[in-house]
Amino acid sequence: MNIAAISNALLKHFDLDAQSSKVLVVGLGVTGISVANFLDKLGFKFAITDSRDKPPGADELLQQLPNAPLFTGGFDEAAFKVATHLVVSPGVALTNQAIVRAIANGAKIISDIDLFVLATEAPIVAITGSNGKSTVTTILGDMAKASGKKVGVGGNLGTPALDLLAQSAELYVLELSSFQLERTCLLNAAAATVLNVSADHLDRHASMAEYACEKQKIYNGNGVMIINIDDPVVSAMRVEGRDTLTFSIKTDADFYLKKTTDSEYLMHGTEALMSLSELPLEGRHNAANALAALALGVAIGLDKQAMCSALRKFKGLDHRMQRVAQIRGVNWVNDSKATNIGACVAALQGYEQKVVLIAGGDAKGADMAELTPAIKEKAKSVVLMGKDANLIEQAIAGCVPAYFAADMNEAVQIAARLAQSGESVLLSPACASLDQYKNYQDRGDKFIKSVMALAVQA
Ligand code: UMA
Ligand code: ADP
Repeated sequence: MNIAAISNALLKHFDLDAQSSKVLVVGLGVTGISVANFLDKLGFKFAITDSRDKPPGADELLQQLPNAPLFTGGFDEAAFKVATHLVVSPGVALTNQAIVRAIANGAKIISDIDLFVLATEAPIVAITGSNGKSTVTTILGDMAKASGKKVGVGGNLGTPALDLLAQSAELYVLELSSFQLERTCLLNAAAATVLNVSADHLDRHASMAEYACEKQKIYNGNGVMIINIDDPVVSAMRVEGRDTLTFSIKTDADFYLKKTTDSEYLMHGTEALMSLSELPLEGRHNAANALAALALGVAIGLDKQAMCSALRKFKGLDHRMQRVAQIRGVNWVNDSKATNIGACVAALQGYEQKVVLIAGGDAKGADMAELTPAIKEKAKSVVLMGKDANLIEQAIAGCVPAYFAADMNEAVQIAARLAQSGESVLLSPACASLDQYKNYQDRGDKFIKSVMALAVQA
C-alpha cells in the first residue's frame, strides 16, 4: 500500500486528512472491521458506532485494535456530531436519522468501495444485478485464475473489498450490492455488468426506479459495459459511444446461444465457445450467467480456452439450486439463496414437471403477486412459512393448494407427504431469511438437515 498516495487521493476526493478529520465508522460487521483496519494503517483518527448492543465484530475489534473507541447499543449522537466523515456499512440505511443529521451538519459519506478504489491501481471488474451476482463473480474469479492471473475476488460475496488488499493482485473481481453502489462515487471498473433487475430490497429503496438507478452506478466511468439485452431495464442503461458487449439467451447478441440439430452452444460472434451441455449447472438462467462471465472475461482479455475450462469445472455454489438428495424417488433441491421473486421464478422455470415449492420468509416489501403466474404454471402445491407466508397465500388466491408450516422441519415433513416418486421438492423461498434464521445459509442448512432426517425415517 502506498500510504502517501492514498492519503493524497483521500484529501483530493473527500477533503479527508489525518490531522484534522474525524472519521466515524458506522456499523461493526465485516465491513466496519475492514474499514477500521484500513484507517488505522493510514494513521487516521476514527471511532466506531453500531446500533446493536453486541455487534458481531466487537470481539475481533478488541483483539485487532484494542484502542479504537467503540459506541454500541444505539447510534451515539455525540459521536455523529463531531464526525467530519462517515464510512457507512452497507447494512445501514442512509435515511437513518443520525446519518441524515450528520450530513446536514456537513459530514461527508464515504463507502468502503470508494476507499478500495483509491487504494488500488489494479483493474476492477464489477458485477451487480438482482440475481446471479455471486455465481458470476465466482465463475469470473475461476476464469481469471485459469488464465494465470493473480486475482482478488470479494465484495458483497463475503470478503470485504478492503480485506482483499492484504494480498497483491493484478485484477480484482467485485460483487457489489445496491447498498454498496448507492454510496459509491469513484468506481471506474474496467468492465462492469448489471446482470438483471427485478424487485428486491424495496424495504430500503423508495421505488424500483431508485433501486435500478443505484444498480446503474456500476457503469460509472469509461470501462466496457456488459449489457443483458434480454432485460429491458438493463438495456435502457446502454450509453451511446461507450465500449459495449451484449449477451442474451433469447436472441442475437455478442454472446448468445445457438441451437443446432444435436446441441446448443455458447457463442461469441461466429465462434462456438463450448456446448451448453458441458456446463454443469441447472437452469436457463445459468446459461445467461455463463455468457455474462464470458463477456466480462473477453472485455478484460482473459484466455477463451481457459475460461471455458473454468466453466466446465464450475459445480455451482451451495444453496443455489443445490441437489440435496433423492429419497424414495423424490428429488430435494435447496435454493435457499432465492431471497427475491426473480430467483424463485427462475428456479421454477427450470422445471418441466410441477414441483412442491417451499417458500416464505421476509418479503422485503415486494409484491408477491408477481410470483403467482410461475407458481400457477410450475407448482402442484406450496408449503409456506415465515413472516410473510400470508402475503404469498393471498397472492396465489387458491390457484394451487397452500399449507402452512411453523418451521423448516414441519415444512419438509408436509412436503414429503405431498411429493410423489419422480417429483421434486424445491426450497426457493422468494424471501429473505432473517425473520426465522441467522441467514440464508442457516435456512438452507436446516432444510438439508431435515431432508437427511427423512432418509432414516421408517
Ligand atoms: N446493522 C445494525 N446496526 C448497525 C450496523 C448494522 O443493525 O449499526 C445491521 C444491518 O441493518 C444489517 C446487518 O446489521 O442487517 C449487517 O450489516 P453490515 O453492513 O454491518 O454487514 P457486514 O457484516 O459489514 O456485511 C456487509 C454486507 N451486508 C449487507 O449488505 C447487509 C454483506 O452482504 C457483504 O458480504 C459484506 O458487507 C462484505 O462486503 C451480505 C448481504 O446480505 C451477504 N448482502 C445483501 C444481499 O446480498 O442481498 C445486500
Ligand atoms: P446473488 O448473489 O445475486 O444473490 P446468486 O448467484 O447467489 O446471486 O443466486 C441467488 C439466487 O438467484 C439463487 O436462487 C439462484 O438460483 C438464482 N439465480 C442465479 N442466477 C440467476 C439469474 N441470472 N436470473 C435469475 N435467478 C438467478
